Amino acid sequence: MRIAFRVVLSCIIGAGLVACSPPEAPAPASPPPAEAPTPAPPPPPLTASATIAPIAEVGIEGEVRFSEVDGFVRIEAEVRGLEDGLYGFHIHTGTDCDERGGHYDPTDRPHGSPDEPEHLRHVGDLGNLVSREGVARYYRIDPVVSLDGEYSVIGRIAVVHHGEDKLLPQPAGDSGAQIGCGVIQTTRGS
Ligand SMILES: [Cu+2]
Ligand SMILES: [Zn+2]
Repeated sequence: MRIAFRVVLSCIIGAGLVACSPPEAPAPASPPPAEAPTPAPPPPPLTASATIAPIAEVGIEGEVRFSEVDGFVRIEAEVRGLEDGLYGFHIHTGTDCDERGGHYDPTDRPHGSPDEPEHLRHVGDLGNLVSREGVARYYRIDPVVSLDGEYSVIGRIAVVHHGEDKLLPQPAGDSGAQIGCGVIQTTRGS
């Protein structure tokens, strides 16, 4: 009775309207919402490593590790068997330690420091290992080296030289003989 009165009243109030509709019926119960698809988890960050073995008569050994971090690649190395000093450290273009090639330079840049902008260094220019008390270490978050895509360093060669990379001399920093090397291999999933 009361509802009917309201309908009539609202019709009177809304006299300009052509028709008056009755109050809306309650919506039928809707089926339970379909479960939202679970988004696929992002792929784990790529990681890679190279085991450094001696090339020449210098008894060195070590490990280089690469891992993706927020769009950059973290590079860490530890090489034993070197006197205190600086030792040129690069990624070379070859694919095994018998054919190491020159510095990995897929974009035709000059040799330089890894701290130079991208257009003033080879992708493979990593600067120097710093050896103290029998252990040469390296740590860098690099914006140019990548572990996938067109210029990936996977399958290339990490090389340690017997002299300091002096950074300015072309084409390779005047780093002296190559004394250690290792193939960079992906380690994802291990
Ligand atoms: Cu080199
Ligand atoms: Zn270079």
